[in-house]
Amino acid sequence: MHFLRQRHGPHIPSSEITPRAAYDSRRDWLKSAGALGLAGLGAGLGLEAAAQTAGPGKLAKLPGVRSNVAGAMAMDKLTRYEDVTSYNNYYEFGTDKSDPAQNAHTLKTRPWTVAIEGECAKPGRFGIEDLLKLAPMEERIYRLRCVEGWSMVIPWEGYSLAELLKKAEPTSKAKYVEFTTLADKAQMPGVRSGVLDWPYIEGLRIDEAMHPLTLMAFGLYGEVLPNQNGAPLRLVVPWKYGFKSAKSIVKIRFTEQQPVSSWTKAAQQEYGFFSNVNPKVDHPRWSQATERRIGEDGFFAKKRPTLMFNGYESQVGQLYAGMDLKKFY
Ligand SMILES: Nc1nc2c(c(=O)[nH]1)N[C@H]1C(S)=C(S)[C@@H](COP(=O)(O)O)O[C@H]1N2
Ligand SMILES: [Mo]
Repeated sequence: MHFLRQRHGPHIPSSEITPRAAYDSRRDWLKSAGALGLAGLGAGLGLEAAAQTAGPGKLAKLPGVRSNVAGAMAMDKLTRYEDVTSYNNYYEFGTDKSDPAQNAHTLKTRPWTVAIEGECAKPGRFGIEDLLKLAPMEERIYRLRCVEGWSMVIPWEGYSLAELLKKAEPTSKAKYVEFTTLADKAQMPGVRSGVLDWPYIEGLRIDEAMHPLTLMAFGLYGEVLPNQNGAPLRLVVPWKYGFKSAKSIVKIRFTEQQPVSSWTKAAQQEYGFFSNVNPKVDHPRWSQATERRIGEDGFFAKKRPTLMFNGYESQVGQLYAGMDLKKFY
């Protein structure tokens, strides 16, 4: 991060943003939260923490109600909006951490439809406006840990993916769910390169996809997703490495066979299907035992120990009971 900041010019810490603007946007958010009857959010998080989850007001507001899903509210300090939106992996817009924020303005997020196909009784196409209304928007504060060894804590807006999947009525043959994301050379400079086999594909086992913690996200910090974070909708699977959280999804397919993700295709020995965060299973080229929290990342800052299933073990550990997690990495 320090390296990036030096290369790309001065970075303004959030503490130095015009206090008036910051104050106004937070007050507006609290007002809109109040109007929607979200007082419980303030009460649950402490007013300061709730106020922090308002974004800078650059994008359309998308407040969510406090989630009741177990594990949906990590109590860690939030990663600053500026870091969440400027340090990204979105290879369709370049492989540098700063590329997506610089390049993703060319992504067109309207009109947008998601096709739902495969092993289900009710396949179909959903427009983004209908998807936004499909279930109540919740705010969930999740840790997200990248396989590269850094992590963030992000307040997302969305609802459980299960809400959407069950509308399609998956059949008994639906053992897995495959996610395909947009790959359009005209909008995405990275797709003209061969770094990955496009489109970006990810997959989950059906029970993982149906788990209440698996989030269909439409926003962060109380606003719609910035393009670089996967607008207009992306997955967030908080107990898995970040790459399982596919951005800008255009197709969801129920399958009988285990999908092959783009990362597995690229390097099978390094990126397995499950990709659960696991400090005891090293990546072949580096340890996964510790991580660096973005924003606390002075070169000499202490690393944090990585937690089993990224700290969500009590919620998801049962999904893998009896499995050899070294084999099924
Ligand atoms: N379509 C697409 N989705 C993607 C990626 C990508 O390159 N393309 N990168 C993944 C990786 S490696 C991570 S760590 C997360 C990063 O999400 P964030 O930038 O919102 O933190 O997005 C994931 N989803
Ligand atoms: Mo990642």
